[in-house]
Amino acid sequence: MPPSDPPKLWDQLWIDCHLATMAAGETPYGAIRNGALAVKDGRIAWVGERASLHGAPETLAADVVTCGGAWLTPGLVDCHTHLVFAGNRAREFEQRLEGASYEEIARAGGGILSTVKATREASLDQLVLSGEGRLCRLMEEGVTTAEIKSGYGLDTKTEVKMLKAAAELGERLPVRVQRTFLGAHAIAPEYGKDRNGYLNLVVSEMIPAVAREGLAHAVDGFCEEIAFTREEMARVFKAAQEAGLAIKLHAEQLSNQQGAALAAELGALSADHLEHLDEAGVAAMAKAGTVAVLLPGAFYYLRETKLPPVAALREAGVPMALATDANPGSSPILSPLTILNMGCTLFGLTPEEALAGMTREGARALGLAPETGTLEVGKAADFCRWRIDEPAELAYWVGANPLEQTVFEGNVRPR
Ligand code: DI6
Ligand code: FE
Repeated sequence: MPPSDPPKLWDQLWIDCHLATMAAGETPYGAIRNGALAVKDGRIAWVGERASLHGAPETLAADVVTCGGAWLTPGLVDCHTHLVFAGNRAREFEQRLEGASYEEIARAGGGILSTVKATREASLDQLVLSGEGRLCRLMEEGVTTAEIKSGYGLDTKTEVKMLKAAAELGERLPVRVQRTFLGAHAIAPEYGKDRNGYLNLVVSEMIPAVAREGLAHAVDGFCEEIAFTREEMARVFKAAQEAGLAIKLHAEQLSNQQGAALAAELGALSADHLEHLDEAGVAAMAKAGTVAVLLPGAFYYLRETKLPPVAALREAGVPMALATDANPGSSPILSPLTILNMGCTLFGLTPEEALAGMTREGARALGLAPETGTLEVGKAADFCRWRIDEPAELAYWVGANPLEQTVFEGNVRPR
Protein backbone atom coordinates (compact mmCIF):
# COMPACT_ATOMS: atom_id res chain seq x y z
CA MET A 1 0.00 0.00 0.00
CA PRO A 2 1.36 3.45 -0.86
CA PRO A 3 1.78 5.62 2.22
CA SER A 4 -1.20 7.98 2.54
CA ASP A 5 -0.56 11.72 2.88
CA PRO A 6 -0.91 13.07 6.41
CA PRO A 7 -4.23 14.86 6.82
CA LYS A 8 -4.06 18.53 5.91
CA LEU A 9 -4.44 21.01 8.71
CA TRP A 10 -6.78 23.38 6.88
CA ASP A 11 -9.50 23.24 4.23
CA GLN A 12 -8.27 26.33 2.38
CA LEU A 13 -5.27 28.58 2.45
CA TRP A 14 -5.44 31.97 0.75
CA ILE A 15 -2.01 33.31 -0.21
CA ASP A 16 -0.40 35.96 -2.38
CA CYS A 17 -2.70 38.57 -0.87
CA HIS A 18 -2.73 41.55 1.47
CA LEU A 19 -5.17 41.51 4.38
CA ALA A 20 -7.18 44.42 5.73
CA THR A 21 -8.16 42.50 8.84
CA MET A 22 -10.01 45.53 10.31
CA ALA A 23 -9.09 44.19 13.73
CA ALA A 24 -8.93 47.11 16.14
CA GLY A 25 -5.33 48.00 16.89
CA GLU A 26 -2.35 50.05 15.90
CA THR A 27 -1.98 49.50 12.16
CA PRO A 28 -4.34 51.27 9.76
CA TYR A 29 -6.97 48.81 8.48
CA GLY A 30 -5.34 46.18 10.70
CA ALA A 31 -3.32 45.57 7.54
CA ILE A 32 -1.01 42.64 6.98
CA ARG A 33 0.89 42.93 3.70
CA ASN A 34 1.97 39.72 2.05
CA GLY A 35 -0.39 37.84 4.29
CA ALA A 36 -2.14 34.50 4.34
CA LEU A 37 -5.49 33.36 5.69
CA ALA A 38 -6.56 29.81 6.46
CA VAL A 39 -10.07 28.41 6.71
CA LYS A 40 -11.19 25.30 8.55
CA ASP A 41 -14.81 24.14 8.94
CA GLY A 42 -16.15 27.51 7.78
CA ARG A 43 -14.15 29.52 10.30
CA ILE A 44 -10.97 31.53 10.08
CA ALA A 45 -8.24 29.24 11.40
CA TRP A 46 -5.09 31.26 10.87
CA VAL A 47 -4.23 34.85 9.85
CA GLY A 48 -0.73 36.27 9.51
CA GLU A 49 2.22 36.99 7.31
CA ARG A 50 2.82 34.47 4.62
CA ALA A 51 6.45 34.29 5.72
CA SER A 52 5.44 32.95 9.12
CA LEU A 53 3.54 29.96 7.72
CA HIS A 54 5.13 26.86 9.20
CA GLY A 55 5.44 24.92 5.97
CA ALA A 56 4.81 24.94 2.24
CA PRO A 57 1.19 25.94 1.50
CA GLU A 58 0.41 22.68 -0.32
CA THR A 59 1.37 20.69 2.77
CA LEU A 60 -0.93 22.74 5.01
CA ALA A 61 -4.26 22.96 3.22
CA ALA A 62 -6.36 20.83 0.90
CA ASP A 63 -7.02 23.84 -1.32
CA VAL A 64 -4.52 26.65 -1.88
CA VAL A 65 -5.90 29.82 -3.49
CA THR A 66 -3.39 32.20 -5.02
CA CYS A 67 -4.79 35.73 -5.13
CA GLY A 68 -2.33 37.55 -7.40
CA GLY A 69 -1.74 40.40 -4.97
CA ALA A 70 -5.41 41.13 -4.26
CA TRP A 71 -6.66 42.51 -0.93
CA LEU A 72 -8.87 40.49 1.38
CA THR A 73 -11.25 42.33 3.72
CA PRO A 74 -13.98 41.08 6.01
CA GLY A 75 -17.28 40.51 4.20
CA LEU A 76 -19.32 43.71 4.28
CA VAL A 77 -21.98 44.06 6.94
CA ASP A 78 -24.96 46.22 5.98
CA CYS A 79 -26.43 46.71 9.45
CA HIS A 80 -29.49 48.83 8.58
CA THR A 81 -31.80 48.06 5.66
CA HIS A 82 -35.49 47.97 4.87
CA LEU A 83 -35.00 45.63 1.90
CA VAL A 84 -38.33 43.80 2.12
CA PHE A 85 -41.21 45.88 0.78
CA ALA A 86 -43.55 46.14 -2.19
CA GLY A 87 -43.97 48.88 -4.75
CA ASN A 88 -41.78 51.93 -5.08
CA ARG A 89 -41.98 55.64 -4.36
CA ALA A 90 -40.65 57.19 -7.54
CA ARG A 91 -43.70 59.47 -7.73
CA GLU A 92 -42.86 60.77 -4.26
CA PHE A 93 -39.33 61.43 -5.45
CA GLU A 94 -40.82 63.64 -8.14
CA GLN A 95 -43.01 65.43 -5.56
CA ARG A 96 -40.01 66.15 -3.41
CA LEU A 97 -38.17 67.59 -6.38
CA GLU A 98 -41.21 69.78 -6.98
CA GLY A 99 -40.78 71.15 -3.45
CA ALA A 100 -42.73 68.89 -1.05
CA SER A 101 -40.78 67.77 2.01
CA TYR A 102 -40.45 64.19 3.29
CA GLU A 103 -42.47 65.18 6.39
CA GLU A 104 -45.23 66.88 4.34
CA ILE A 105 -45.65 63.79 2.20
CA ALA A 106 -45.76 61.59 5.32
CA ARG A 107 -48.34 63.84 7.03
CA ALA A 108 -50.55 63.69 3.93
CA GLY A 109 -50.68 59.88 4.22
CA GLY A 110 -47.98 59.14 1.64
CA GLY A 111 -44.44 58.17 2.48
CA ILE A 112 -44.12 55.11 4.70
CA LEU A 113 -47.90 54.57 4.59
CA SER A 114 -47.93 54.24 0.82
CA THR A 115 -45.39 51.41 1.10
CA VAL A 116 -47.51 49.90 3.88
CA LYS A 117 -50.48 49.70 1.53
CA ALA A 118 -48.46 47.97 -1.18
CA THR A 119 -46.77 45.61 1.28
CA ARG A 120 -50.06 44.53 2.83
CA GLU A 121 -51.34 43.66 -0.62
CA ALA A 122 -48.25 41.65 -1.60
CA SER A 123 -47.96 37.91 -1.00
CA LEU A 124 -45.08 36.37 0.95
CA ASP A 125 -43.68 35.03 -2.33
CA GLN A 126 -43.82 38.43 -3.97
CA LEU A 127 -41.96 39.97 -1.04
CA VAL A 128 -39.31 37.26 -1.17
CA LEU A 129 -38.87 37.68 -4.90
CA SER A 130 -38.48 41.45 -4.91
CA GLY A 131 -36.33 41.35 -1.76
CA GLU A 132 -34.12 38.72 -3.37
CA GLY A 133 -33.31 40.97 -6.30
CA ARG A 134 -32.30 43.78 -3.97
CA LEU A 135 -30.30 41.57 -1.62
CA CYS A 136 -28.41 40.16 -4.61
CA ARG A 137 -27.35 43.68 -5.52
CA LEU A 138 -25.85 44.14 -2.05
CA MET A 139 -24.14 40.76 -2.30
CA GLU A 140 -22.62 41.67 -5.66
CA GLU A 141 -20.68 44.36 -3.81
CA GLY A 142 -19.47 42.05 -1.06
CA VAL A 143 -22.18 42.00 1.58
CA THR A 144 -22.09 38.80 3.64
CA THR A 145 -24.35 40.02 6.46
CA ALA A 146 -27.44 42.18 6.02
CA GLU A 147 -29.97 43.34 8.55
CA ILE A 148 -33.56 43.57 7.32
CA LYS A 149 -36.32 45.42 9.16
CA SER A 150 -40.06 44.96 9.07
CA GLY A 151 -42.18 48.09 9.55
CA TYR A 152 -44.20 48.30 6.34
CA GLY A 153 -46.97 46.09 7.69
CA LEU A 154 -48.17 47.84 10.85
CA ASP A 155 -50.55 44.97 11.47
CA THR A 156 -49.50 41.68 13.02
CA LYS A 157 -50.14 39.62 9.92
CA THR A 158 -48.07 41.78 7.59
CA GLU A 159 -45.25 42.42 10.07
CA VAL A 160 -44.95 38.64 10.49
CA LYS A 161 -45.10 38.20 6.70
CA MET A 162 -42.23 40.65 6.22
CA LEU A 163 -40.06 38.94 8.82
CA LYS A 164 -40.80 35.55 7.29
CA ALA A 165 -39.77 36.93 3.91
CA ALA A 166 -36.50 38.14 5.44
CA ALA A 167 -35.93 34.72 7.04
CA GLU A 168 -36.60 33.01 3.72
CA LEU A 169 -34.01 35.25 2.02
CA GLY A 170 -31.41 34.17 4.56
CA GLU A 171 -32.23 30.54 3.79
CA ARG A 172 -32.19 30.90 0.02
CA LEU A 173 -29.05 32.95 -0.38
CA PRO A 174 -25.52 32.53 0.95
CA VAL A 175 -25.73 35.54 3.24
CA ARG A 176 -26.45 36.04 6.95
CA VAL A 177 -29.73 37.90 7.50
CA GLN A 178 -30.47 39.53 10.86
CA ARG A 179 -34.13 40.42 11.31
CA THR A 180 -35.40 43.46 13.17
CA PHE A 181 -39.01 44.14 14.10
CA LEU A 182 -39.97 47.76 13.32
CA GLY A 183 -43.68 47.85 14.18
CA ALA A 184 -43.12 51.29 15.71
CA HIS A 185 -42.34 52.81 12.32
CA ALA A 186 -45.61 54.74 11.86
CA ILE A 187 -49.14 54.64 13.28
CA ALA A 188 -51.19 52.14 11.29
CA PRO A 189 -53.71 54.07 9.16
CA GLU A 190 -56.75 52.29 10.63
CA TYR A 191 -55.86 53.66 14.08
CA GLY A 192 -56.19 57.28 12.91
CA LYS A 193 -55.31 59.48 15.87
CA ASP A 194 -55.51 56.60 18.36
CA ARG A 195 -51.77 56.40 19.01
CA ASN A 196 -52.25 54.47 22.21
CA GLY A 197 -54.44 51.92 20.55
CA TYR A 198 -51.74 51.21 17.98
CA LEU A 199 -49.00 51.10 20.61
CA ASN A 200 -51.05 48.63 22.63
CA LEU A 201 -51.14 46.40 19.59
CA VAL A 202 -47.36 46.68 19.15
CA VAL A 203 -46.52 45.90 22.77
CA SER A 204 -49.19 43.37 23.67
CA GLU A 205 -49.64 41.49 20.43
CA MET A 206 -46.92 42.06 17.87
CA ILE A 207 -43.79 41.91 20.02
CA PRO A 208 -44.89 38.79 21.91
CA ALA A 209 -45.88 37.09 18.63
CA VAL A 210 -42.61 37.95 16.91
CA ALA A 211 -40.59 36.81 19.93
CA ARG A 212 -42.58 33.59 20.33
CA GLU A 213 -41.96 32.60 16.71
CA GLY A 214 -38.27 33.59 16.87
CA LEU A 215 -38.79 35.96 13.95
CA ALA A 216 -36.64 38.87 15.08
CA HIS A 217 -33.38 39.44 16.87
CA ALA A 218 -34.09 43.05 17.77
CA VAL A 219 -36.79 45.70 18.01
CA ASP A 220 -36.38 49.11 16.38
CA GLY A 221 -38.54 52.24 16.25
CA PHE A 222 -38.77 55.62 14.57
CA CYS A 223 -38.50 58.32 17.24
CA GLU A 224 -39.52 61.48 15.41
CA GLU A 225 -42.10 64.25 15.32
CA ILE A 226 -43.84 62.44 12.47
CA ALA A 227 -43.65 59.08 14.24
CA PHE A 228 -43.20 58.14 17.94
CA THR A 229 -42.18 60.15 20.99
CA ARG A 230 -39.42 59.24 23.37
CA GLU A 231 -41.97 58.13 25.99
CA GLU A 232 -43.78 55.97 23.47
CA MET A 233 -40.50 54.36 22.45
CA ALA A 234 -39.66 53.68 26.10
CA ARG A 235 -42.85 51.63 26.26
CA VAL A 236 -41.97 49.67 23.15
CA PHE A 237 -38.44 49.01 24.42
CA LYS A 238 -39.74 47.76 27.73
CA ALA A 239 -41.91 45.21 25.94
CA ALA A 240 -38.98 44.23 23.71
CA GLN A 241 -36.68 43.64 26.64
CA GLU A 242 -39.33 41.69 28.49
CA ALA A 243 -39.56 39.46 25.42
CA GLY A 244 -35.79 38.99 25.45
CA LEU A 245 -35.08 41.00 22.30
CA ALA A 246 -32.29 43.52 21.72
CA ILE A 247 -33.22 47.13 20.93
CA LYS A 248 -32.10 49.83 18.50
CA LEU A 249 -33.56 53.13 17.34
CA HIS A 250 -33.98 55.50 14.39
CA ALA A 251 -33.02 58.59 16.36
CA GLU A 252 -32.43 62.26 15.68
CA GLN A 253 -32.84 61.88 11.91
CA LEU A 254 -35.05 64.90 11.21
CA SER A 255 -35.18 66.57 14.65
CA ASN A 256 -33.74 66.16 18.13
CA GLN A 257 -36.01 64.03 20.32
CA GLN A 258 -33.27 62.83 22.72
CA GLY A 259 -34.03 59.36 21.41
CA ALA A 260 -30.40 58.25 21.17
CA ALA A 261 -29.84 58.97 24.87
CA LEU A 262 -32.92 56.94 25.76
CA ALA A 263 -31.73 54.05 23.61
CA ALA A 264 -28.22 54.23 25.09
CA GLU A 265 -29.49 54.32 28.67
CA LEU A 266 -31.55 51.21 27.99
CA GLY A 267 -28.56 49.36 26.56
CA ALA A 268 -29.45 49.55 22.86
CA LEU A 269 -27.14 47.97 20.32
CA SER A 270 -27.27 51.09 18.18
CA ALA A 271 -28.85 54.46 17.53
CA ASP A 272 -29.15 55.20 13.84
CA HIS A 273 -29.13 58.34 11.61
CA LEU A 274 -28.22 60.93 14.31
CA GLU A 275 -28.01 64.09 12.18
CA HIS A 276 -29.58 66.10 15.03
CA LEU A 277 -27.73 64.37 17.89
CA ASP A 278 -26.59 66.81 20.61
CA GLU A 279 -23.68 66.68 23.07
CA ALA A 280 -25.72 64.95 25.75
CA GLY A 281 -26.69 62.28 23.23
CA VAL A 282 -23.06 61.75 22.23
CA ALA A 283 -22.06 61.44 25.90
CA ALA A 284 -24.83 58.95 26.67
CA MET A 285 -23.83 56.82 23.68
CA ALA A 286 -20.16 56.92 24.63
CA LYS A 287 -20.94 55.90 28.19
CA ALA A 288 -23.08 52.96 27.13
CA GLY A 289 -20.97 51.83 24.17
CA THR A 290 -23.95 52.22 21.82
CA VAL A 291 -22.97 52.09 18.16
CA ALA A 292 -23.74 55.17 16.04
CA VAL A 293 -25.07 53.90 12.70
CA LEU A 294 -24.54 56.60 10.09
CA LEU A 295 -26.75 56.57 7.01
CA PRO A 296 -25.47 59.02 4.41
CA GLY A 297 -27.78 57.60 1.75
CA ALA A 298 -30.86 59.04 3.46
CA PHE A 299 -29.05 62.33 4.11
CA TYR A 300 -28.15 62.53 0.42
CA TYR A 301 -31.53 61.44 -0.88
CA LEU A 302 -33.52 63.83 1.32
CA ARG A 303 -31.03 66.58 0.50
CA GLU A 304 -30.52 67.25 4.20
CA THR A 305 -28.04 69.88 5.32
CA LYS A 306 -27.59 69.10 9.01
CA LEU A 307 -24.62 66.79 9.40
CA PRO A 308 -24.32 64.16 12.14
CA PRO A 309 -21.70 65.22 14.74
CA VAL A 310 -19.00 62.89 13.42
CA ALA A 311 -16.10 64.77 15.02
CA ALA A 312 -17.79 64.68 18.44
CA LEU A 313 -18.62 60.98 18.07
CA ARG A 314 -15.03 60.24 17.08
CA GLU A 315 -13.67 62.33 19.94
CA ALA A 316 -15.91 60.57 22.45
CA GLY A 317 -14.91 57.15 21.14
CA VAL A 318 -18.40 56.18 20.01
CA PRO A 319 -18.12 53.29 17.52
CA MET A 320 -19.41 54.38 14.12
CA ALA A 321 -21.07 51.99 11.69
CA LEU A 322 -22.15 52.82 8.15
CA ALA A 323 -25.09 51.28 6.27
CA THR A 324 -27.22 51.71 3.17
CA ASP A 325 -30.62 52.22 4.89
CA ALA A 326 -31.88 50.71 1.61
CA ASN A 327 -35.58 51.59 1.56
CA PRO A 328 -38.12 52.82 -0.97
CA GLY A 329 -38.55 56.32 0.47
CA SER A 330 -35.50 57.99 1.91
CA SER A 331 -32.68 55.82 0.55
CA PRO A 332 -33.42 53.75 -2.55
CA ILE A 333 -29.75 52.84 -2.75
CA LEU A 334 -28.46 49.31 -3.25
CA SER A 335 -24.76 50.04 -3.46
CA PRO A 336 -22.80 49.61 -0.24
CA LEU A 337 -19.62 50.73 -2.01
CA THR A 338 -21.27 54.02 -2.95
CA ILE A 339 -22.24 54.39 0.71
CA LEU A 340 -18.59 53.96 1.71
CA ASN A 341 -17.83 56.88 -0.55
CA MET A 342 -20.72 58.97 0.80
CA GLY A 343 -19.57 58.29 4.35
CA CYS A 344 -16.33 60.04 3.40
CA THR A 345 -17.49 62.75 1.03
CA LEU A 346 -20.68 63.74 2.86
CA PHE A 347 -19.92 62.92 6.51
CA GLY A 348 -16.14 63.31 6.66
CA LEU A 349 -15.25 59.77 7.68
CA THR A 350 -11.81 58.56 6.72
CA PRO A 351 -11.83 55.68 4.21
CA GLU A 352 -10.62 53.47 7.05
CA GLU A 353 -13.47 54.55 9.33
CA ALA A 354 -15.92 53.98 6.48
CA LEU A 355 -14.68 50.44 5.89
CA ALA A 356 -14.62 49.71 9.62
CA GLY A 357 -18.18 51.06 9.71
CA MET A 358 -19.29 48.52 7.17
CA THR A 359 -17.39 45.62 8.69
CA ARG A 360 -16.34 45.59 12.34
CA GLU A 361 -18.73 48.24 13.64
CA GLY A 362 -21.61 47.08 11.48
CA ALA A 363 -21.24 43.65 13.07
CA ARG A 364 -21.16 45.26 16.49
CA ALA A 365 -24.36 47.19 15.75
CA LEU A 366 -26.06 43.83 15.19
CA GLY A 367 -24.59 42.13 18.24
CA LEU A 368 -22.54 39.97 15.86
CA ALA A 369 -19.03 41.13 16.74
CA PRO A 370 -17.96 37.68 17.99
CA GLU A 371 -19.15 36.13 14.73
CA THR A 372 -18.08 38.35 11.83
CA GLY A 373 -16.77 41.80 10.83
CA THR A 374 -13.01 41.28 11.11
CA LEU A 375 -10.48 38.77 9.81
CA GLU A 376 -9.64 37.16 13.13
CA VAL A 377 -9.18 33.55 14.14
CA GLY A 378 -12.37 31.91 15.33
CA LYS A 379 -14.80 34.11 13.42
CA ALA A 380 -16.86 32.91 10.48
CA ALA A 381 -14.81 32.82 7.29
CA ASP A 382 -16.68 35.72 5.67
CA PHE A 383 -14.42 37.71 3.40
CA CYS A 384 -14.05 39.51 0.10
CA ARG A 385 -11.22 39.51 -2.39
CA TRP A 386 -10.79 42.85 -4.15
CA ARG A 387 -8.72 43.81 -7.16
CA ILE A 388 -7.30 46.99 -5.61
CA ASP A 389 -3.85 48.32 -4.77
CA GLU A 390 -4.81 49.82 -1.43
CA PRO A 391 -7.86 49.54 0.82
CA ALA A 392 -8.81 53.23 0.52
CA GLU A 393 -9.84 52.45 -3.06
CA LEU A 394 -13.00 50.81 -1.76
CA ALA A 395 -14.30 54.22 -0.68
CA TYR A 396 -12.61 56.11 -3.50
CA TRP A 397 -14.28 54.77 -6.62
CA VAL A 398 -17.94 55.29 -7.43
CA GLY A 399 -19.40 52.85 -9.91
CA ALA A 400 -16.34 50.59 -10.14
CA ASN A 401 -16.85 47.27 -8.48
CA PRO A 402 -13.45 45.69 -7.84
CA LEU A 403 -14.91 42.61 -6.13
CA GLU A 404 -13.32 39.40 -7.41
CA GLN A 405 -14.69 36.82 -5.02
CA THR A 406 -16.72 36.50 -1.86
CA VAL A 407 -16.43 33.76 0.72
CA PHE A 408 -19.32 33.21 3.10
CA GLU A 409 -18.84 30.83 6.04
CA GLY A 410 -15.90 29.27 4.22
CA ASN A 411 -17.71 28.71 0.92
CA VAL A 412 -16.78 30.62 -2.20
CA ARG A 413 -19.95 32.27 -3.35
CA PRO A 414 -21.04 31.70 -6.94
CA ARG A 415 -20.96 34.96 -8.87
N1 DI6 B 1 -36.18 56.38 8.61
C1 DI6 B 1 -35.76 56.07 7.39
O1 DI6 B 1 -34.84 56.56 6.82
C2 DI6 B 1 -36.62 55.01 6.87
N2 DI6 B 1 -37.43 54.70 7.98
C3 DI6 B 1 -37.17 55.55 8.95
O2 DI6 B 1 -37.74 55.48 10.02
C4 DI6 B 1 -37.44 55.51 5.73
C5 DI6 B 1 -38.64 54.70 5.50
C6 DI6 B 1 -39.45 55.17 4.33
O3 DI6 B 1 -39.51 56.36 4.00
O4 DI6 B 1 -40.07 54.30 3.73
FE1 FE C 1 -34.06 53.25 8.35
